[in-house]
Amino acid sequence: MSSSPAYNLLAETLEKQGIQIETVKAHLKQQHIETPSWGYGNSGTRFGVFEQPGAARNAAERLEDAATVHRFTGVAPTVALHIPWDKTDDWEGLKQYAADLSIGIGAINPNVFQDQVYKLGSVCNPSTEIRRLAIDHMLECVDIMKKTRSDLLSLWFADGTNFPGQANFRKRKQWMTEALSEVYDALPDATRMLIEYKFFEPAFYHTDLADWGTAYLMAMKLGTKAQVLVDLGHHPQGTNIEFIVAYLIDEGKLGGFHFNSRKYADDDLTVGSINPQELFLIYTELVAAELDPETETDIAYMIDQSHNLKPKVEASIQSVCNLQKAYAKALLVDREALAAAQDAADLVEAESILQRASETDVNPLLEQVRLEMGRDPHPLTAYRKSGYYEKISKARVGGESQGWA
Ligand code: PSV
Ligand code: MN
Repeated sequence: MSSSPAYNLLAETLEKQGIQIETVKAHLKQQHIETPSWGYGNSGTRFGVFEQPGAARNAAERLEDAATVHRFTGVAPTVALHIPWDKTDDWEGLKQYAADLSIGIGAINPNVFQDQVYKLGSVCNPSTEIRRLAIDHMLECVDIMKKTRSDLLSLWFADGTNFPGQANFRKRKQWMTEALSEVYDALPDATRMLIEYKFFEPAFYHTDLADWGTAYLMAMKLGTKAQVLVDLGHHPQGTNIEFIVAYLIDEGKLGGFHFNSRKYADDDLTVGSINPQELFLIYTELVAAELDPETETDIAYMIDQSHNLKPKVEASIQSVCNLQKAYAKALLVDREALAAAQDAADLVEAESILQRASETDVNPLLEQVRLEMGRDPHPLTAYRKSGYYEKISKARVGGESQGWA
C-alpha cells in the first residue's frame, strides 16, 4: 500500500527515536471507542431543547447513527444504551439490527434521575418504596444486559441534597451500599458494574457519590466485578485527572471512561477541544499501563456527550478522531527515556520527552492507519460528502421522540 511523503518522513523520524511505527499502528487499529445513543437524539440544557434536522428519534435510528460513525472512523464498533430512553419490546430484534449494521451493543445505563419520583433521589431517597423502584429499574437493566449480551452496567446517581440538615449522610451511605450490593449480586458472570461519580449537580449541597474516593469505596465493598468510571466533566476545576487514572489503574479499579470536555462543569463539550494536553496526559497514563506486562486492565472507553448544537453524527466523528489523536501521541512517548529521566530526577528532560510526543503532528500517521483499515483517511470530509445527513434530515420528520427531549 502506498503512503504519503508526510507519513514516510514521520515513520523515519520515529524509527530513529527507536519507536516501532508498526507497533504504534497495531495499537491504533485495535482502539475501541463506544459512542452514546443519547448523543444522537435531541437534547438540551435546563433552559431548553433545540431540535435538529435528522436527530434520531428512537433506538433503531440511534444505532444507525452510531454505525455511521463506525463506518467512517473504524474504531467505534459499539454503542451505549440508556434505559428507558432506548427501551424496546424487542431486544432480540434490536440486537440483530445492531449486528446487521456491523456494530454491537455496549454498556447499559439505567436512568434513575429523570422520573418525577426521583425528585429527592433514587437509591438514597428517604422513601423505601422509591428506593425499591430504583433498585428494580437497575435489576431490569441487568435483565436487558442478558438479552443484549452487554457486559457492562454503567451507573450514575443524581442523588444528593440541596440544604444542610436535609438528610442523614450515613443513612444514605448505607442505602447506597445496600442497593448496589443487591444489583451486584444479580450481575451475570463475566460482566462488570461501573460506578460513576460527579462532584455536584443536580444537587448542590452534597452528592452521595461525589468523587473517585466514594466510588472506589463502593467498588471495594462490592468486589472485583465493580470498578470506577471516570467522566472527564465531573471534577472540580484544576483536578489532576491523570493522577486519579494512574491510582485507579494501580488498584485494578479503573473500569471505564466517559470522555467529553469541559470549561466550567459538566459542559459536554467535544473531547479534546478545551484542553488537549490534559487528554494527552491521561492517555499517557493509559498507554503506560497498556505497555506494562505486569498491569492488567480492562477499560471501557466511552464518550458521554450530548451534542445540543452541533450536528450529532459529525460531532461524534470529530470526537472519535480527537481520541485517536490523543492516543496516537501518547503512543509516541519514549518510555525508556522518560523512565531514565525520572530516575535521574532530570525534570527538564522528562517534561521535554512528553512535549516532543504531544507536539508531533500525528495526522499523517492516522491517515495511514485509516487507509490500512480500509477507511477514508479523512472521516469528517468523507462523511460530509456521503449524503447521510441529507438523507436522515429528509427521512426523520415528525413522529414521537423517545429520549431526553
Ligand atoms: C451525568 O451527568 C452523566 O454523565 C451520566 O453518565 C449520565 O448517564 C449521562 O450524563 C447522561 O445524562
Ligand atoms: Mn457520564
